[in-house]
Amino acid sequence: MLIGRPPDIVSSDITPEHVFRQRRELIKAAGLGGILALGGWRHLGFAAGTGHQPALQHIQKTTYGREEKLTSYRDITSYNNFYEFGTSKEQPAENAGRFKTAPWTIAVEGEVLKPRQLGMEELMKLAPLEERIYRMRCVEGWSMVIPWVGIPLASLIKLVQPTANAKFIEFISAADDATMPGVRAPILDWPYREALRLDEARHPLTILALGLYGEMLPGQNGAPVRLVVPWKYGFKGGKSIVRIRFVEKMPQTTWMRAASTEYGFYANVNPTVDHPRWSQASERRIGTGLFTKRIATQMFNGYAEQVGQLYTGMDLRKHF
Ligand SMILES: Nc1nc2c(c(=O)[nH]1)N[C@H]1C(S)=C(S)[C@@H](COP(=O)(O)O)O[C@H]1N2
Ligand SMILES: [Mo]
Repeated sequence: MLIGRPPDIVSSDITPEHVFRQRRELIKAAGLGGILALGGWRHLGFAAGTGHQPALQHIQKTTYGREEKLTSYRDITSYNNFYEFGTSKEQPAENAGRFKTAPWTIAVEGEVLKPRQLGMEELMKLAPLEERIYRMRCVEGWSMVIPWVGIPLASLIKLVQPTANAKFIEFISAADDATMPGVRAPILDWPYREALRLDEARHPLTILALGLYGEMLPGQNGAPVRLVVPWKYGFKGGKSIVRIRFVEKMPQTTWMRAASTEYGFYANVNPTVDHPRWSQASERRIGTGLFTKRIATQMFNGYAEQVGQLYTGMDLRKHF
């Protein structure tokens, strides 16, 4: 078995029938069943490219996002922002193939009582894998509905035990200039950095995603592990994370450094606060056709009931 998960939940119970069937065909075709049974994470260093990925085992279904129509696997994995692989939407899928995602370790450090170097197997033991269907909204004005597979970030925070000084968490992405062509160009100040306030990081909606559509993440979506914060603009979700730092002071993020008047620390989805160069009132749902009517963007991307209280008393025009 790939990872030690409670044996009472089988993936056929929790995965949409068509996805499961399709995946079984694929695993048979690629002989991946054997690799997964024998292997462990370190044999899976090919989690990039455009094809399907190995299945994740024992995913618990949750009620999140059940009412939404999912964006197709193809759209989710071929229309990406991942500037380390190039700035066009197509380049990440084209260029992520040489990026090595196994073995992988995340250094968890800073203001914690128990700093750790976590391998993927250890990370996956922190909590049962859950499916979380989330609306995702890019600051550019498009959105998707993505069936992520992941664990609550709170489970990692609990493991390392933040000190009383820890107020923020910083997420640092990989920056390997040998395999990431974008990193060789001065597009952004590499490595890509994002950060959350500790209470945002602990919120039950915040996850570390390891997969989508029941499979391991493809390289272009942030393999092997990335942050997902569904009430914030997409850029808050740092991909291919190698370092997580607990700190006392609010960190400068990559996008704040690149354009501080356009990208603030909070980056909460908010239809009433426009980007200085465009409106944020509506969005285009990817996969519904170029000429389909845009839909209204919701406050906190539709998660206001769950996360609104995190921002009580704050001026969200100032803290954009
Ligand atoms: N390391 C890194 N993380 C990143 C980005 C990036 O360029 N580099 N782009 C961000 C942006 S702008 C968005 S919209 C989302 C896109 O995630 P997706 O391609 O999985 O939909 O990733 C975010 N995470
Ligand atoms: Mo984005």
